[in-house]
Amino acid sequence: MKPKILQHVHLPPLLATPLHAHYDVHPLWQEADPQAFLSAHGEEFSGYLTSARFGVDVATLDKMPALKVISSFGVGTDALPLEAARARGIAVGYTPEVLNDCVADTAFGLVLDVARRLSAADRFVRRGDWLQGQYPLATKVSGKRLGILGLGRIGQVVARRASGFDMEVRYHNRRPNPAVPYTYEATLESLASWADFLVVVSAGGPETRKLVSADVLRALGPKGFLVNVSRGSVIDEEALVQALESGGIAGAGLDVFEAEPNVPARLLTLDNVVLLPHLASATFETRQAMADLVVENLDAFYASGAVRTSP
Ligand code: 8YV
Repeated sequence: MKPKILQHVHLPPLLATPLHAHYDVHPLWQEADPQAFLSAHGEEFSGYLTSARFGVDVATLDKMPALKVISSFGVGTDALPLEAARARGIAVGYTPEVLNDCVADTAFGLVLDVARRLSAADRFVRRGDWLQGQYPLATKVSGKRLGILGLGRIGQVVARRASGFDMEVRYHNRRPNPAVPYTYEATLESLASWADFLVVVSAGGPETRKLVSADVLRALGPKGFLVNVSRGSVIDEEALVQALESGGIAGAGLDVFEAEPNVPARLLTLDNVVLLPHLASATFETRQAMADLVVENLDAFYASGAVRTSP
């Protein structure tokens, strides 16, 4: 008998074949009334498959007394009930490392785009405005100062990308990391006032909620750019909209938002912000590697009782 896995959301077809070969997968997201389904059938499943973005809540765990393993597609753990899972002896798997390159590439793409105003320039050409005159000057990236909030696995790849642009890198974390060659700034304000670009790569969740506050944006200043590839929750979004509208900061490149897929309407009309639909890890190669790891975590759990990569 194949182990029974409940699948929370639609996930890429990349996952389907290996998953269905080994597991009896039920798509909860296709149920008309998922809560009623959980109440009636939750106890039948030993595995749960979800994504970093959608996670799973404790109320769902309550309806799944036989649950032994959660396998999550993504590296973020802010939507996963880690404490509750630990308390119940439920193993949790996630997909770190395999997406570092693509998330760092996206962060750098946003740095270049927002500073050189590439997306805005593309709109300029498409509107036919080039026929009326030259596009205005933009801001140089190479040789500038890059501040990283959250110098973890992805942050360190962003820092390596920056060296190719001859940028000086500093960072802020909860604690300095003695293993890295970059200068630590003890506060996020001091990092922001030093930096030309502040790149947010920290984890989401309550500990980082609204860390990038109105004061931090003020410290970044009218010539500073903000890039976020972490979670919308890390930024005070209202303060960011105001700073972009008033010229309090020069611009922002955002892959993530507080209430995805809703983007604040006031941002849609601004040319000094680049808006992406949470795509940082979304390449064929990386999503395949994430899908493989999601299945490997389940396989490892059902073979040995432990997932391969757990938070
Ligand atoms: C994905 C992510 O968007 O890994 C994460 O934490 O946010 C992303 O890679 C997500 O897991 C896919 O739904």
